[in-house]
Amino acid sequence: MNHPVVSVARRGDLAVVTIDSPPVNALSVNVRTGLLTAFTGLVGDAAVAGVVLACAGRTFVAGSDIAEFDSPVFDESDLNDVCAAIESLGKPVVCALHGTTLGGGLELAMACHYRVAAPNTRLGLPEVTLGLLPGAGGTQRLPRLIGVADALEIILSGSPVSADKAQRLGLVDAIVDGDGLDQALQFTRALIARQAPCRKTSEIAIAPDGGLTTLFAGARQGLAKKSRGAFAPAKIVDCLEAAVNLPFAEGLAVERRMFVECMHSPQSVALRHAFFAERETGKIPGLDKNLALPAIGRVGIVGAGTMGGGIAMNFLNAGIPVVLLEVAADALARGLANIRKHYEATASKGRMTFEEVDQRMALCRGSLDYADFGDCDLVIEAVFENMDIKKAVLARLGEVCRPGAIIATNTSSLDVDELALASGRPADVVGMHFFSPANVMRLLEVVRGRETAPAVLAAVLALARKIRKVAVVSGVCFGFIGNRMLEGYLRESEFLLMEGATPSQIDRVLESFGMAMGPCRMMDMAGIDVGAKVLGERAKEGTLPADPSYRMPCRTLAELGRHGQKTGAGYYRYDGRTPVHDPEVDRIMAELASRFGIARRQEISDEEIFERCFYPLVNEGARILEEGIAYRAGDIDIVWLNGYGFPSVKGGPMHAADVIGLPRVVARLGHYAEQCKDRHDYWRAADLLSRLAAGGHRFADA
Ligand code: 3H9
Repeated sequence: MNHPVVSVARRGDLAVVTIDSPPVNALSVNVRTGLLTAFTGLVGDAAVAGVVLACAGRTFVAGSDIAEFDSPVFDESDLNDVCAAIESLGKPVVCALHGTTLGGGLELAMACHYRVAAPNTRLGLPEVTLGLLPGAGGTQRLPRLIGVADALEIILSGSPVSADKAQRLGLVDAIVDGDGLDQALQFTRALIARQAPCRKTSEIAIAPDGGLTTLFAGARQGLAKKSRGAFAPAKIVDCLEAAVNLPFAEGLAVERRMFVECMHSPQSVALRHAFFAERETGKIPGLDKNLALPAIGRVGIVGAGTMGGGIAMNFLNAGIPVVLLEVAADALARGLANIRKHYEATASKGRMTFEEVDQRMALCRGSLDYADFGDCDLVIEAVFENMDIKKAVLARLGEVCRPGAIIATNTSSLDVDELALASGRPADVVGMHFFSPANVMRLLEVVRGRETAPAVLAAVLALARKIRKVAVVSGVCFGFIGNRMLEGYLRESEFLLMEGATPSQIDRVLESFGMAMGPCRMMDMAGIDVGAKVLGERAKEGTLPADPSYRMPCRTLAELGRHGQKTGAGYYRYDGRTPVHDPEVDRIMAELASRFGIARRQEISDEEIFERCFYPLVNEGARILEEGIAYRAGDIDIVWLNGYGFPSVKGGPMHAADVIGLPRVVARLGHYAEQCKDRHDYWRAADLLSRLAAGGHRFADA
């Protein structure tokens, strides 16, 4: 009897084995056992002269089922057994590929004797992006098929290749247009007619080559520099070396051992958490999946500065026409010229053609008149971060946008509900917080206002996918998810500076944890004046803590004109782009400490620096969760992984806190509450955090 997710059908003297396991035909235990049963059944079937292996649906197998790696079913059946059964079938097996042929999917295909692919096929072994290595023969079969150097490059990069490239490399035998299955059947019949052999990839010899020792040494050296402590890449090189030096079966055993080591590594656990968390972000509790969504075919943007221009490019890249508005003709011309300059620079590097530059620019219409937004389905304001200015813009948009059009604000911290009211049509208003540079950063915080219509929210989430952003929904609060959490992190790094730590010490500690940039370098890059301006606004609103020393380093440096990299000095002095320690900063910090009665210390440990910066961030994340600003801890992780340079191998701050253990986080918050004489309630653990810790739970369970 056929297994439901794997079926066998006859086409004359050929059998077609079809995997049908939506959405991506992942190799779950059911699919693996189904395949094993199917191929075992075909061994003795004398009426079958050859087999085509294909997939139903939008793609060939996109990999092993990632969700099974933590569960006992992983050991219930081994994909290697399926591959061995196919390879030793004794009649030609042709694999018909389409869509994303990834990971275990490509390993399955390489165990077949021949491969044909639809032109849209993308083939790759992305395991390394999950902290893994190919664990079903990928590291042993790929070098046999395409050579060691290309195999190493494909497996270490994790990036898929096109069908064309795969054919050039020898990974695919033919590219078939039209009905892939029919073509694969014809291909198989032709093989049988010319009595072509069952090519076993495992039996291909890797030619002895003196250059390989150098290749592996070079790869290891490269990894030491580039992969910043990643666990899997070095194991991948070991496996490829095993493929060269050992018989196939022994190489396979090495690969399996190392795969299991990777699978249990904290890095892979974190990366797999992030994989699923990212996919979860689009699932909004209570949002009806069948809502009719307003189509977004034309987008308006107010403001052609760096942010507005960056936002525009996202839509132009996706083929969506843009109306870009400025108040003055010269500012508009500058904005349009900057977009063109950016595209031309990309074209000069060969990453797009000059024809494409013209095509994208043709989609972008400059305007000085709000009336030109009349035919836009969405208009995003990207003007100066000031409540009065933004309110005026929203009010204007409320008048000129057609009924049903969506109005978005790109504020990074202001009250979206207040802005929505200013528009006069709050149900149409949503926050779209892009991160700078807006055409590069993947993160988009979508801020759901009190009155945002569900269809507006859903339409913006669908659009985000189209422009290849990872969208996370946030409720309304100061700074939304990311910037609100950043506040505690920066607060403590600035207190540490006043207490005697240096910017380079603080940055070194956070960067060795894996942050792309420590807080001082980050502020210097983002602009200290920008941070100080937000603090100034909050001081006016009366929403800052009643602590005169609060964020004083930032405010003082801004007053002194030390705005960061752009003025050549901030927390550091800049030699070109290189930050250099500046004794003047030490002096300023010592002076602030004496002004505010903060005790200076000779030595502050790395552990204290890490804990004082990281735990307030996690604590704020807990508050964000308990207030319902974020739907899930995983959403918070995705914000930090994609918008703030949090190390992917740590899975985001909430996952990292789960790994450290919430009881320890609570205990250390208590410790610093005592040490810092917590007059301003900075160190009080969030109720949710205390509750989870006391119950032995994790954020992942919240
Ligand atoms: C591996 O193969 C190990 C082997 O070497 C050896 C083992 C021994 N498993 O991304 P989407 C789900 S490691 C389980 O939104 P898209 C996903 O969660 C694996 N589920 O669609 C989502 O579910 P839901 C190597 C998976 O069109 C739904 O499918 N392979 C898997 O934007 C749609 O996903 C990879 O690393 C999976 N392998 O992109 C490929 N893949 O609807 C990982 C997807 O419930 N996958 N799902 O939220 C991808 O890169 C993308 O999903 C893909 C489609 C490009 C395929």
